[in-house]
Amino acid sequence: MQHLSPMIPKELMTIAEKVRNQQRLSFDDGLQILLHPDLLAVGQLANLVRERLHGDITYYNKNLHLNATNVCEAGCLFCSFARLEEGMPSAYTMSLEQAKQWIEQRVKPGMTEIHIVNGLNPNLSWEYYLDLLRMIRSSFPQLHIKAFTAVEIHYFSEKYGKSYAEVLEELVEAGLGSLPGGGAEIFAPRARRKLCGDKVDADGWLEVHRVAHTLGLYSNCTMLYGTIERPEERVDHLMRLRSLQDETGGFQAFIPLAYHPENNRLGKIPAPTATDDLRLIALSRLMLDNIPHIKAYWVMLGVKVAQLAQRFGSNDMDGTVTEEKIYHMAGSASPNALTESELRRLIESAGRRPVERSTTYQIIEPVQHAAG
Ligand code: V47
Repeated sequence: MQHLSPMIPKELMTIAEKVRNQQRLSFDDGLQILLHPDLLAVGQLANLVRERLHGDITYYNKNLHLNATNVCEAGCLFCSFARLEEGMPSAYTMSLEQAKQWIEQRVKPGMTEIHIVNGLNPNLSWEYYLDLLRMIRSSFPQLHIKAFTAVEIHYFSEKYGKSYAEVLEELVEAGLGSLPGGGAEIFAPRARRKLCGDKVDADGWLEVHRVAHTLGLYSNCTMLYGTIERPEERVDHLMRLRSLQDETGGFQAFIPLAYHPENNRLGKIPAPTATDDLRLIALSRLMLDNIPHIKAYWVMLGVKVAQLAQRFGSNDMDGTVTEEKIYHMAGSASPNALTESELRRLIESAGRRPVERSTTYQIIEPVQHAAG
């Protein structure tokens, strides 16, 4: 049977040739991909790269999210999670014992990762973070600890008077396994100043990841899209991540994060549409030729778009994500956890082969249950 494939419009022909020949795309190529109306053609090119790298596999993991405090000094306009000061309604900080109980009540057999992101809490000591990691390492040794965004690492460095390397080395000593990709938002100074001017700038964010990679840690990277950023600023963001990856090779996955507009001070902007989401997935697969994995984070995309994304450049659905808070406080209508069988069913019905992975993308073989 003849394999039908949609026509590539002539304006995208040069880009299509580069993609077929595995040549790097330029800033202008990125902009053209972002602005071209033919989403299916763009998606087809991204899918070509995705299948070249990963065949029909879509990865997922079994993970748990912990936000130990939402007290935060930063005033990011898009954030619905942070409550600025201790004592305000719904502000909270878990004691170590509360954090332990929180995990105990949610951890399930076979879970392999805990993802920890917190507010920038001015009232906590450096020992609090080290003890949190030590407690998790000793009570839940099966969990890889992926914790603290580059924004938090920078905050620790300033607050406790340590270099990035010292902060990271002490955290690793206490149990840290890798860094999540949050806090990147949008690098362009014009937009970043307006959205989150009081937290680390782009160079600082990138420097934390550079140091982490130099110390042998893997990390992820993200971009928040759908706020006030311009198309050029989206492409610029991806180019900066690509340059650092050329230097270090330490990024494992890129996760585009769609803005959720409720319960924050930027609220008037409508959320990105499904076509924006799919285009961003495709653009990132095409531009980030040196970052192995593109994650469709179902919590923010919704499970249906995350499924479609598996045909637009993504090869990862994140995980079971037991009890997500950041997006749900910002109005996400997704469930706040999925079971493994639900995740596998979503991946299979997208025509992909579900494969469980560890945080560092080692394949986890399915447990064989004895017959009878
Ligand atoms: O840095 C906050 C974003 C991020 C909103 O590394 C918002 O595997 C949209 O980074 N609308 C945290 N986005 C989440 C994150 C992440 C998620 C999943 C996997 C990984 C990984 C990392 O959430 C923040 C910020 O960019 N965010 N508020 C909002 N209203």
